[in-house]
Amino acid sequence: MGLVIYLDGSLVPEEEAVVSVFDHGLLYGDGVFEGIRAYAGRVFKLAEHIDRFYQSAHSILLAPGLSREEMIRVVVDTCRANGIRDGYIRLVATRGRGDLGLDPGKCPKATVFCIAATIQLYPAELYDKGMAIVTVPTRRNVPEAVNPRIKSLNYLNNVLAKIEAGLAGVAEAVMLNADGYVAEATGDNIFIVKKGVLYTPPASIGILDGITRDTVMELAARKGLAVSESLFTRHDIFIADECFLTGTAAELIPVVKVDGRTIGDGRPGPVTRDLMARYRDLTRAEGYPIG
Ligand code: PXG
Repeated sequence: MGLVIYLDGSLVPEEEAVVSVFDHGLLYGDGVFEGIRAYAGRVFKLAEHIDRFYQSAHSILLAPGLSREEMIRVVVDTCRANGIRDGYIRLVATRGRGDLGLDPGKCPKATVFCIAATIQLYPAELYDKGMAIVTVPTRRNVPEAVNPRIKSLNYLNNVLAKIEAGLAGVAEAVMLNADGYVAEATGDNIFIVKKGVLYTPPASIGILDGITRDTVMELAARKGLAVSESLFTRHDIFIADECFLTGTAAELIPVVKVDGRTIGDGRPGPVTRDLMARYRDLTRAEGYPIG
């Protein structure tokens, strides 16, 4: 693709952007990441993504070796080097190069890289017509082990759920937590609308505290919609008026069928469509200038 990648202090051609086979990000999934979007020459919610990146790193005792300001520069400079005005940015910090033991004490320096490219997660048609999803057998990781609020490089939990969705012939999975409550999708948070109230599971049950989730709750409140972070079950999705998923990459995507049950009238609902439009407008109205 001919991209220019930021890797450990330099911008290099993608062919040269390689990490060691002894990097603990690869050997153990020991690291953290962010997925960020740019719209119309501005990086959307950059401060929020940088905050979460450092929170994830702090939680796993990983020091990326750059200040927040330097990390913001890395993101912006990588966008600029690739001529990205609208795109998707992946920022990663791994424990770095160590030996074949898992002791992170043997890794003197974190590996930091940033990719600025583009992404399309789901076909455009699904945004119009809505998608079908299924609940999968793999439960979301329990927060007492590796908390899903840490955006770590250990995504096997989500990858397994994604594979199970594919086996069921759909593009996305709903994951339940260990208690059987609805948690989130593999790379997206979940919302339902019932009788004019917007519901989403609380972050404490073991989900990623999504930045799009936060933004949508804010947009909903601004339009006078009641928002409730509360536990709900598959049954609540089945009998919901509307359902949609949120994520930086996916943005807002309507869900019209879950486990074979049609949601509402089987078409993206008015609240979902209105929030999609408001989200779209917001992404074009603010953000950190790429320059
Ligand atoms: N839950 C999980 C588990 C995620 O990984 C979200 C929710 C949404 O969070 P934000 O902050 O983006 O609103 C994510 C992030 C993919 C992919 O290919 C998706 C994410 C990250 C990396 C890859 O689907 N979503």
